[in-house]
Parts: sequence; C-alpha cells; structure tokens
Amino acid sequence: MPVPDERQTSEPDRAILVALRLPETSREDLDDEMKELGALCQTLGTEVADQIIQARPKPDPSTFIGRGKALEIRDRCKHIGANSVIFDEDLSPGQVKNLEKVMGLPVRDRCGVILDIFASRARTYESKLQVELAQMEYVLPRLTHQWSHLSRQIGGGKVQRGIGEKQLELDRRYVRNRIAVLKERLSKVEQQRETRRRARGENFRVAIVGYTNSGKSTLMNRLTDSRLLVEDKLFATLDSSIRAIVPGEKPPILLSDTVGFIRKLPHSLVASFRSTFEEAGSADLLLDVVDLTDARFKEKMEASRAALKEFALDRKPYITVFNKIDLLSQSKLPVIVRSIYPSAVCVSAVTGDGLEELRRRIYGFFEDRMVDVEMAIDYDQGSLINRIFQNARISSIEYHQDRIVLRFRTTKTELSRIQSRLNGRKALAG
Ligand SMILES: Nc1nc2c(ncn2[C@@H]2O[C@H](COP(=O)(O)OP(=O)(O)OP(=O)(O)O)[C@@H](O)[C@H]2O)c(=O)[nH]1
Ligand SMILES: [Mg+2]
Repeated sequence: MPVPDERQTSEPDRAILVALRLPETSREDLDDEMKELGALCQTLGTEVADQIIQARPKPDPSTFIGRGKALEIRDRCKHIGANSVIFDEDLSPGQVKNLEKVMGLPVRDRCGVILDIFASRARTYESKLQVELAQMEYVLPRLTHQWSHLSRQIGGGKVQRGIGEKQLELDRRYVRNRIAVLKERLSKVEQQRETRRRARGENFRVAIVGYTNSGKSTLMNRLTDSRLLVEDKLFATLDSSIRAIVPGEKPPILLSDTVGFIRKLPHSLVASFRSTFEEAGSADLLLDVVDLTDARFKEKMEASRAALKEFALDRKPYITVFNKIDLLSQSKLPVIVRSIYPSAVCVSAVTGDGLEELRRRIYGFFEDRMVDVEMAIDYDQGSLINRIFQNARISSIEYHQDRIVLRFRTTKTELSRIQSRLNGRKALAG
C-alpha cells in the first residue's frame, strides 16, 4: 500500500496513540505515560482519536507491535477517521518504514512528537539552531522514507523522500553538511554565552530545574518579579533566562529558568540542548521543582534526577521544591511529604505560600559560603578598593593617612581573588 506523500495542511490531525505493554511494565505506569503522550499531542494541536495498548513479551523487531496488530490499527483508523498513528516508544527507522507500509498512514514516535513541539516553540536564534540540529540528527538515519512533517518545518524541502539512491545520497549529504553548519554556529553562540557569563562578574547562581509543567517559570517570576511565559502546556520554556533574585543583594543572586525534563527525553535533544543546561552547570545551587498535585510525582522526581545525571548535574547541591500546594485537597500532604523529604520546601508559586521559607533557605545556603574579612589596603590600589565596594557588603571603613581599613563580608572565591591582587599585603579572614 502506498504511503501518502504529504498530509493536507488543512486536514485536522487526528491520531491513534499506541503503546506496547511489556511484562515488566505496570498498568499504572503505562496509563500515566499515555496520558502524558496525550498531553504532548494536545500541545501540538493533534487530536487524540483513540488509544491502543498491545501486550507482548517483547517488541517485534520489524513492526514493534506485530503485523496483525498493525493491520487492526489500520482498520480502526479508517473506522474512526484517524489520519496518523503515534507510538509511545522510540521506533527504529526500519520499524517506522514497515509500519507505514502496513498501515498506509504516517507514523510518528514519541521522540518525533517532542521534536515537533520543540520546533514549534523555538523562538531565539540559539534554540532554533538547537532544535534544527536535533531534527537533523533524528532525520539522518530515517532518510529512506518520507518525513514530510519534519521537512516542512526544517524548510527548503531538502529532506523529502528521495527518488532512488542518487536522490537519497544527495539528501544525506545535505543533512550532514547542515549538521556541520549548525554545530559551527552553535559553538559561536556558546562562546558568546561564555563571554557574557564572565562579564556578569561576581555572583551566586541558582538554576531552576524540574519536570516540564511543574511551575519553574511561575516560581522564577515570583522570586524575581519578572514576566516570563507561563503556560499550562508542556515545554513552554525553551530558552534559559536569567534574573536577579533580589535586586541590590551583594553579591547578586542570579536565578535561571531552564527547559523542562520529561521521561525518555530524546537523546538528540539532550545533546543539542547541552549548552542551555550549561547555564545550570555553572550554578552553585539547583532548585528542583516538583508538582506535588501530580499523583505520580515520585516517578517524575526520579525522571528529573535521571535527566540531571545525563547533564552531569546530579552532584550539585539542590533544594527540592514541592510546588502547587494551593491545589492540594489533602491539607496534610505537605506535612507527610516533609517527613519523607525533611530538607524539601513546600510552596505555591501562585499564591506565594512558602516562598519566604524558600528565600531563607537560598540565602542561608549562600551565607554559609561567605566570610567576614578585615583588610588594610594602600590608597594607590584604587581599582581593588573599587572592586570591594562593588562586590562586597561593607560593614565599616576607617581612613588612615596612607591606607584604608575595610571590614566586609564576601564570598570565599571573591576573597581569594582579592587576596591574589593585594600584592602580598596582609588580609585577616575570620
Ligand atoms: N495552582 C497553581 N498552579 C501553578 C503553580 N505553579 C505553576 N502553576 C501552573 O502550572 C502551569 C505550568 O507552569 P509553568 O510555570 O509554565 O511551568 P514550567 O515548569 O515552567 O513548564 P515548562 O516551561 O513547560 O517546562 C501553569 O498553568 C501555571 O499557572 C502553583 O503554585 N499553583
Ligand atoms: Mg517554563
């Protein structure tokens, strides 16, 4: 059966969702994953017409669910007017090809759906480059058949189904070249980011991380009095933004918002978004935001920790922030949760409940990393005196004939920088 070459753009996207239930997967886990896949489809504007779960001891190597089941799904699609099939797992390029042949409908996997969402949400130059790179890496091994929905977004139509091997080679070459160009452009953006980071000077950094839709941007807005995009949609945030937590604090505490995590985060996305997570990598402290109203918040916490591990952020100090407590019908839940996670903070980023405690915890974390210093500096070291006035909290100033004596509080790292510039003069730290 021929595979339709191009879906009509005017035709509403109605999909059947398909998952495989392996013996080791629990029904609850699978239901939850399907719910999440449904939410991903909704974010993309794809209507979920039905969902089908197939139990098997292991995936079929050529059609994932088995040919018989694929034919059944084809008939079901015809019956209810669905025009595409979306699988909850990542399929191999060969499986997609075989399934499209058997069912005569476009087939997408979870990774493809997430990539489409990222593509529709990328706004800045950097996130557009990152998403396109992820798409290209995804598309490269799949060039033996059509990827009309991807080729449309990538633009230029160069990734469409090849006519014969020659065309295929051309497409492959185009994609490989494009990957090289994108990597080159991204590395320039990363250099600029690094320069900006250095120019920010002495500061403390906190990165907000956590599962998608847990309320990271809402919390960021609340703590920094900003107006970042907040939406009840998955992956509302694709770009990391940075704001000072309390303007005027010395050194400033900078907060950054990041892309959310999800179970089975596609590897191509992990790789191409690495630089966005470098912002979190340079943080001193992470706030791991968890939506406490989610019945399966523990699994999502685990998924979030697994993603942190992928980005090599799992050894950073962090505070678990249980969010959305205003929505809890069980008012005792925060008490129970705190007994299990004694170092966590329960908040509502919407009502502001618990935020004072969270601020105290953040300040406390950094106060522990500061020291009180008394230092005598010659007047001819003007730029050093200036630096201390800019970056440290001054508690007293004494003017002598040839030198100034300053008492101040600063970070340990800043102190060592000051000391190295003091040209061997004595500093008393205590
Ligand atoms: N009731 C309630 N809703 C909240 C709270 N925090 C966030 N929300 C809602 O949860 C949804 C997601 O919030 P965001 O701040 O966009 O979540 P996010 O973690 O930044 O999501 P992504 O950027 O998509 O990963 C929005 O509809 C928010 O209004 C809260 O404390 N209480
Ligand atoms: Mg967000």
